Amino acid sequence: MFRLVSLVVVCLAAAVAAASPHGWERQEAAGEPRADQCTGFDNSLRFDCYPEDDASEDKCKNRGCCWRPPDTSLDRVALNIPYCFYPQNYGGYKFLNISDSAFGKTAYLQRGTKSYIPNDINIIRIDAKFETQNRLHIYDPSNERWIPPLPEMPQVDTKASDPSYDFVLEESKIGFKVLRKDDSEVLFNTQDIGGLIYADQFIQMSTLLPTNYIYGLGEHRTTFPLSTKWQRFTTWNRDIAPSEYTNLYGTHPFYLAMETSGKSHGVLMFNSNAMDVLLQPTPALTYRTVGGIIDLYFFFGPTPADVVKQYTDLIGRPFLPPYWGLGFHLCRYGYKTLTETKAAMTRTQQAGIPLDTMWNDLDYMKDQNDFTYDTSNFAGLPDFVDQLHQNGMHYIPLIDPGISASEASGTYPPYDRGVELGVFVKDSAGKPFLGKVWNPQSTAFPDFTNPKALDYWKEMLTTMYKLFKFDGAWIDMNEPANFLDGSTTGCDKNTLNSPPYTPAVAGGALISRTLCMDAQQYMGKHYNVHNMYGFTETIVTTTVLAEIRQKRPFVISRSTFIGHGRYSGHWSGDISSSWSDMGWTISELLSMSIYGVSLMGADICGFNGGSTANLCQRWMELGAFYPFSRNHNTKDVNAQDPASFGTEVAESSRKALETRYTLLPYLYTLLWRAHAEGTTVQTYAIDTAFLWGSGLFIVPVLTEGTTDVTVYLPKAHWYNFYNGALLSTGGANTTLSAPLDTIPLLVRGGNILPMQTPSTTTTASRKNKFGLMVASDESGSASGSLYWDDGDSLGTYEQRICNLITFELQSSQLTGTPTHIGYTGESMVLGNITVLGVSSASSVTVNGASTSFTFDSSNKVSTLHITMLLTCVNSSMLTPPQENNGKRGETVIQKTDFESIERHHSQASLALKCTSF
Ligand code: MIG
Repeated sequence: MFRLVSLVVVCLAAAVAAASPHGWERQEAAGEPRADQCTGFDNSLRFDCYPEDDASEDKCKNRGCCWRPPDTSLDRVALNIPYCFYPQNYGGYKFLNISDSAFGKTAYLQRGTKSYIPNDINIIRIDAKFETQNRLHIYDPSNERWIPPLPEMPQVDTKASDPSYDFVLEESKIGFKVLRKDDSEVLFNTQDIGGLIYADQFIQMSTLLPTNYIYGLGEHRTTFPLSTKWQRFTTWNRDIAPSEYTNLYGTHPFYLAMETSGKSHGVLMFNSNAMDVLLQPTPALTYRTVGGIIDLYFFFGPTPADVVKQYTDLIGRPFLPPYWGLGFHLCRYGYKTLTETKAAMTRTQQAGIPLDTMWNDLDYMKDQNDFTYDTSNFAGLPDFVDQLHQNGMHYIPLIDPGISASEASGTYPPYDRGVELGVFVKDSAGKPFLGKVWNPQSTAFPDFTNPKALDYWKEMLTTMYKLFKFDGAWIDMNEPANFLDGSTTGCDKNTLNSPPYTPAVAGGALISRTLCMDAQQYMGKHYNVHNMYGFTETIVTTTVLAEIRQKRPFVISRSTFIGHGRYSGHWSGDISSSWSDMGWTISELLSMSIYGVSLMGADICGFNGGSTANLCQRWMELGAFYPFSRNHNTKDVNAQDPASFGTEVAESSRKALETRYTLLPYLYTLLWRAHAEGTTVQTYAIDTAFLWGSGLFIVPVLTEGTTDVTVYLPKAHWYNFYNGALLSTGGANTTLSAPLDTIPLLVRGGNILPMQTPSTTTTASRKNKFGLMVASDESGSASGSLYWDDGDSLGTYEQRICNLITFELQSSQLTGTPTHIGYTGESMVLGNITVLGVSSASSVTVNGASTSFTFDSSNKVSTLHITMLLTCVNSSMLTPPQENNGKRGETVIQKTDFESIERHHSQASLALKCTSF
């Protein structure tokens, strides 16, 4: 399943050293710097030479660094200005040679003085591979060191013919520069700054940045634009309730940078070891990782959307979820019985709130053991799941990776089989590694990097599937979480469990609340693969689910890694039921979208702590616009399902979710585009509001007791989604009215949003008529598209068993073009077309025949009430799409004239045509 990145071991070290022209063989430690090397520094140019906690002047000077307390002190930053910093011209490495190569450039560096960390790597190689026009790869292939294996990561060994970038090395300066060619902007510059250290368990490199606008470096709780005011972003997957300044569940060492010119670029540090990334106001960045190699990918944009596309081109595009997964999900920890589960569902349905999927947490299991269910408290679970299916609904259970090692031998196959197959993570002695999660004595952890784990997991999930027909998997605790620090007997003292440098991880040690670092996995020591535990579990789970159900897998994982979005979604874990935590969910959503994770959500109404009616009302309104929309709660607090707070909250939830369901064809089309082309579902640079695609602006109320919200609207025609009125032409802060039961939604002129009449499940809503909301821009134009397939089968897009219809409003004509018709399983019927920004309307024609319409003169909205087939299904369309290159159905709706878009002041006239061909 995995293709290991091939490691080229180049044994040049000896030969090169012998020929060294520099006489750099001496290896003594760097001496105390001269005073003049430590002066003339702006504070912002100080690169921390003593990141550990116990800095002192002596210890600093011992490292050959400068010690000077800064003259200012700072508030509210993660770090202070360093007292101990690298002097100018700090030694370290020198170039041995630089040469051109078939794929770009190659250079060798040799270490002169020893660093303060044991086991310096004395010779390093820099390969700069000009992989594509907009992707540069810089890494060191010379030592056999750990590189995270990412399935199907492209390996390129030829040089792109016309790269948009330059890679600069100069003999006299340690490091390199990366430039964008057309504007000569220096995007990355490591030359002669900081302290380059490349040791076995400590790799450090600093670079100057061209901008302070940096996004990404997750998973963290931060503002969307990251602060560059001495901040540290540590990545080490960890079970922890999200708070600022700490490592969370996932690792995404990728950043998007917005340059002052308006162009943008992205950088991935492809490394799975524990890592600190520092941002400082210079602006500059420092990577500090405890293993692997420096392995950088640059993406040159120039638009942010291009950067994300180029990034997901490398790591994999987001998966396309099943359509039902876009419905509303209801869950909690502490539905103690099936009766309680049903009660929450029933009150939701009785309130008319759309609901697609019911979930159960640990509660459904017998003794919290995977692949079992509690046949007393959850008696009837299999029938309940069947009943859900009959009602067009779905069911998702929680699955933890930890397998109880506490059961009597022969009574719990998941453990016994795991031992038999040898699939558990092993301790340093080769026995199953035992930690402790829910189980009374101990817990073993499947090693998902082991190919045999696939068979094992399939066997387990199949056994459970025979019990009840679950539809997806909610995989939790896969950082992996452990209630102990290490094993039941602790961890050995060695350099893996306590490395020379420990990044600023929660708990102060890598083993904190997880496995020992010397635990052995198939692909390597846990030290190297820890951050990929949840990711590998995700790959195995989605693979197995697809095999068992033969339908599109729906997996939500708490732990994530680079490339996660290709397989599954994510939720933001154990956030609190508070107004501020609700606000943080937006930056988390936006950040995940640039990592290529499009199916993202947060526990609506908050997880930890009791929620309140006021909070839950606003949160249901916001959460209706998370791509993954699930209300989830912890145990032992008040209920927070949308109907539990009375009619007002229930009504607002119904209204918000009905709007979501109305817009699902639009969301689905965006998710398809993300999957097919790598575009992001959400966009925006601020983190109090966000867009779906380019067309729908979602502006939630994030403070209690407020009924209006002010937001900056970029220049465009902005329409009120609810009544179609033109609200603003943008370019200014705008205050929107937000009664308690309403989340402001704005449609941007220029967009055509495909919609569908809502129902209480997606199974039902998919059968309803489609609609179009056509929002004209200042020139009277708009465009949009609709992607459609059966919503549940595997590979529909890849096999082109799908439809793509594009819509275009231009010069008073609305045209629908079926770009591809390959799915004819259900007829697609178009109903209302609503056109926003119409000055007057007296007649409308569809395909030349006049049609009924209504005109709302106060809001200048015209709505046509039509009924027509969108795909014009006829026999000629049933040929498999591959046979004619998907060119069938060129003309379905054609030449839709609409001549009374504002500015055109003529009569409304619309022509829709369903031609046969
Ligand atoms: O902390 O399974 O983030 O959603 O309800 C306990 C119980 C483990 C953590 C998850 C949360 C879930 C809970 N789990």
